[in-house]
Amino acid sequence: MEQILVTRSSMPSFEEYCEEIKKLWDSHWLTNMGVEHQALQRQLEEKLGCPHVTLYTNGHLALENVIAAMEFPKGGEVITTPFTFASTTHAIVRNGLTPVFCDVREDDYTMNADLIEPLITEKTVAIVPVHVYGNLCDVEAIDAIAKKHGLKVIYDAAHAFAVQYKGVSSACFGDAAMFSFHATKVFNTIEGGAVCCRDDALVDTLNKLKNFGISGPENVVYVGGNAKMNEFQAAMGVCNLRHLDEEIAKRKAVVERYRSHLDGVKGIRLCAPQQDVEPNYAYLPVVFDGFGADRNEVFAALKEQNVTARKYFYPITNSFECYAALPTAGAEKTPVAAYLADRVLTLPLYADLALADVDRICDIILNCGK
Ligand code: T4K
Repeated sequence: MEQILVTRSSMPSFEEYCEEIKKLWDSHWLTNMGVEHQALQRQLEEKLGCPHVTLYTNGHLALENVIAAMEFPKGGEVITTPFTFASTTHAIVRNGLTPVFCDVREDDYTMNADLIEPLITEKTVAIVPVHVYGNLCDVEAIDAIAKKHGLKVIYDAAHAFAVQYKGVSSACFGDAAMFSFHATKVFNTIEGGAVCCRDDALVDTLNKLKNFGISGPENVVYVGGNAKMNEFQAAMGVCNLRHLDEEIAKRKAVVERYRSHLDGVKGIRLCAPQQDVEPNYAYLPVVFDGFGADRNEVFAALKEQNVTARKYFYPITNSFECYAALPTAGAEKTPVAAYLADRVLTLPLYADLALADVDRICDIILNCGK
């Protein structure tokens, strides 16, 4: 069988991209908020219905910057989820803050809002939940808790681009939301990311922080770094955005085909569609429990047939070696996340994945259970 990886980048045609970047050869303007950057920013603000979108060279630096922009006191505590990519927790720790891990819900793997309040102390400054796999957090409950306790909410929406709840974009919840536009995402700019927010002062700070803290030709007001999206990245975004709806429709067909084989199989659990949510079909996580084979056996059987599924997210971040000294470390403190991490496999999913390949992948999986 031809090799199938967990995902494959969506790309415009070669000709479409060349046409888009032709102007860069005329202008010699390659980065620092040029015409492609400006065009993509405008298009995203319109698409997401969010007053401010500021573009980044990747999602991680976007998250690090938005946390930095909030100017929390060092040593402050941030309630977050361990069931995520390394980036979420690293962005908190690299800002001199302490992650406090909240367990996740059993049905959609997002932060369990019922467990947040007992974790709040006088040191708590913010909540950083993750719309993991594109599943939306309980934004109403989380935002209500944050308001009650005067906390900021920064959503890691890396997986949730183009997801809507009751017709409102995932960009619009909390004080800010971060998207990743990495090559592996539903919408990519090769590498890339964005912060979305409504606050004029916040976006002004972010725009300076990502450009060395420069506020004008002769003035530097923050100790900022360099996290700007370049023109080639932005041009890829402008092209990919034209095809987004079609990409999502193709992903939907792939997910429906998987469901036609796997839904209802004993010992296999897929996330149910969320109520009032328009999904983006970013990932296909499957939990194996009480199936004839465990997650690692299914992973190995697929691998043997040249299919690479991934154990996103194993290990969970509160069991990372680099966090061993954290007082809040320890997978046993978040039992649902630990349970999921040992049993979840994300199956190959991308717009151009042939339905016949989905059939074969499911055959391999179902055979493991016999
Ligand atoms: N928060 C969350 C919740 C995140 O999941 C992420 C990133 C971030 C924050 C940070 O955002 P960024 O700074 O990355 O924008 C990948 C991605 O690199 C990472 O973006 C993503 N999450 C994470 C979940 O997955 P790897 O190490 O699994 O990627 P890799 O290189 O193994 O690629 C996976 C598959 O994708 C390959 O087998 C084939 C395909 N692929 C990969 C690349 C690099 C392509 O088709 N084209 C490509 O260019 O981390």
